[in-house]
Parts: sequence; structure tokens; C-alpha cells
Amino acid sequence: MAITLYDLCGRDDRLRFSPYCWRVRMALAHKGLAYTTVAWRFQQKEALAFAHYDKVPVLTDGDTVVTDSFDILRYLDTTYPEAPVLGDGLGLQRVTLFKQLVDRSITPALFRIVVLDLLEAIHPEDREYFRTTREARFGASLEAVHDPEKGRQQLHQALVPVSAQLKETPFLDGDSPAGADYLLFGSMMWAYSVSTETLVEERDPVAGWFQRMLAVHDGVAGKAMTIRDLY
Ligand SMILES: N[C@@H](CCC(=O)N[C@@H](CS)C(=O)NCC(=O)O)C(=O)O
Repeated sequence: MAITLYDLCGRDDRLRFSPYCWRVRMALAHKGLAYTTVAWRFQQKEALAFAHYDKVPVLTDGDTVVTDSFDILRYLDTTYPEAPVLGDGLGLQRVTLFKQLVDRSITPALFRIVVLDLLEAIHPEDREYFRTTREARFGASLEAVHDPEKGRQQLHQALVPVSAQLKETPFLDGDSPAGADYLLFGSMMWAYSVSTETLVEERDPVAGWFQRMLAVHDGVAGKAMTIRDLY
């Protein structure tokens, strides 16, 4: 069946940076599933009305509509069980724990590093919306949240167990990447897509892992447009 992914785009339609959409794109690549994307901008809520949802990713697979990145990964595993991404039972429970680390510690630290670059990467017509909604969420101006040095310290701290694991195996899920890798990669790719800020030190095993992740699945992420292509 035809799969379509509604995917956040920035000031150029080809600039795709949502951490949650990248999770899904990597999972689709992992399973070798063909799909098309619809470029979507923050305020195009009417385009998602059919899904009764106001955020991306939204995935349609024939008549099936799935929202929320983690639910989409679970849907893909149930519907296309070959090459599992999250697995089930104990494995699913543990990758859910890892998702909490990514969502609650790693993504907020990255936000601090790249927030003003992110604002620039967003379509000009969406920038005021982004500023207003995020400043209300954080109770602070974007300029007050922006603190790359502090963000890098928080990121380094949050990644300590991840770096230790990556000294043992090339990917978080072992010899090849799967769900845990895609969850972390989605957020790192988000920051990398919109900013040239250093995220982790070169000697950190996470840096080597990120380069490997850019190359997997025929380099789907490595070939994607980033802000570097728009200077
Ligand atoms: N929990 C959701 C979060 C999705 C989400 O926050 N998406 C952002 C883009 S990265 C969005 O669409 N935001 C719309 C808005 O802020 O109005 C998931 O994992 O899919």
C-alpha cells in the first residue's frame, strides 16, 4: 500500500529537520519501505485535519492514519514485522525508557544549543508562531533559552551512558542500528540539520556513531539537505 509521511519543512521545502519525523524516516529506511513525503509547515493545521492531529509526523498507509512518531514506529513493526525496529515485550519496555532519556534530557539540551539557528531555518511565515508557542511553553524568551555552552554541558552529561555503550558496540542496538539508534539520531539530526554548532567533541564515541548513522541505509540522512546547503 502507498505510504505517505507528512514531514516538517523549513524555509526551503527540502529542508526537513523534525526530530520526530527523522525517527520515522530512519525506521522506513530500516524496513526498506517506499514512501513519499508531504512537506508541511507549522501552521498548516487544516492539512492534518483528516488525522485529527495538529503535529507531524502523520503517516498514512492506504486508509490507515497513524500519528505520533513512537506510535508510528510501533505500527510499522506490527504491520511490517520483518526487520523490527522497536521489538516487543522486554525490548519494547527498555526502548521506551530510552525514549524518555532522549525526550526529556537530550532533546532539551540540543534545543539550548541550536534554538536561534532553528528559528532561522524555519519558514519566515512560521517564525512568529514558533517564537510565541515556544516562549509560552518555556516561560522565557528564546534568547534566554539560547545558551550553547550550557546546552553542550547538559548534552555531554546526558550522553555519558550512551558514550559508554558506544565504546562497546558500533550502534546502540548492536552491530547494526535499530530503534534506540533512530530515537537518538532523530534529535541529533534535527540539531545538525539546522545548525553548524558543535554538538559533541570529536573524540566522543557519539561523534563517530553520528557519522555512521549518516551513512546507513544508503546514506538517506547523509544525503538530506541541511542548512549548510543554503548558505
Ligand atoms: N510526540 C510527538 C511530537 C510531535 C511534534 O511535536 N511535532 C512538531 C514538529 S517537530 C510539530 O508538529 N509541532 C507543531 C506545532 O508546534 O504547532 C511525536 O513524537 O510525534
